[in-house]
Amino acid sequence: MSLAVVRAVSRSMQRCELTHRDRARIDTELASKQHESYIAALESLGYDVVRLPEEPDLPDSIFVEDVAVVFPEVAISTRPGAPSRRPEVESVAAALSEHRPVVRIEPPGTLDGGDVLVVGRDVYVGSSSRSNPGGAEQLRNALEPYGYAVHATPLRGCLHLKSAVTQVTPAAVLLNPDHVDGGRFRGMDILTVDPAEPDGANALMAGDGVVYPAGFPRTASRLADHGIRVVTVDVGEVRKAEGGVTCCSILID
Ligand code: CIR
Repeated sequence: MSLAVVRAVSRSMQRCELTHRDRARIDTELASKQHESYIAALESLGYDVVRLPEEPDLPDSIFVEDVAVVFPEVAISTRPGAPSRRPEVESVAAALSEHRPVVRIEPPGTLDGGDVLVVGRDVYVGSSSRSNPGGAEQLRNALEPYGYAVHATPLRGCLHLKSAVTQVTPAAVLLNPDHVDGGRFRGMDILTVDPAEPDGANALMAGDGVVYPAGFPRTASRLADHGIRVVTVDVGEVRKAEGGVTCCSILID
């Protein structure tokens, strides 16, 4: 059975962390409606959704992706780079402990799940402002016994590795070449965002399709032309908080 763990929009989302975006007013009611559409998209792709309750005082807590990374063998409970986000970790670790043994990233390591792109047995870790070399090293130590190779991956001009590149089929990644070098993803087909849609690289492969944000129609067409089933969702309010479609769930396949 495939599960998706999500968390309700926080009423304090307006106070979210921002790195590459200017602050804009977030309508949390609209964000909740959009979140329901996102959940419906995951359900349409075959996921049973586990809903964690709202955390009223944790503005970024909808972005569960950043606090854990789930593998078939183990769940990694992260230590987010932004101190304001560290109180988000425990409740997600507790939920995941029902499904996997949990290994924790310890201080002074930092790791955001948004920086961890898993492609088969290759795990790419973004060298971002949020994830430090110590965090990546702890991830390597946790995963090497299971046969994973962990690759430090430079990025530029965006928050997380998965703002720059995501997997869209078992054999292909979608990326913005201004943010990350395609040559790093050996053996994969490389699809690029339309140049007019530089923020369009964050797609969520789920079941036999891809959940993809509205607002990037040219890149969506590129995905469809590649034979990909694209399920489009409006995540406009989440985007104001510098989030995207991968950030709002943890998939347990
Ligand atoms: C943050 O800056 O941490 C949040 N406002 C956005 C996190 C988005 N998460 C992600 O890309 N994985």
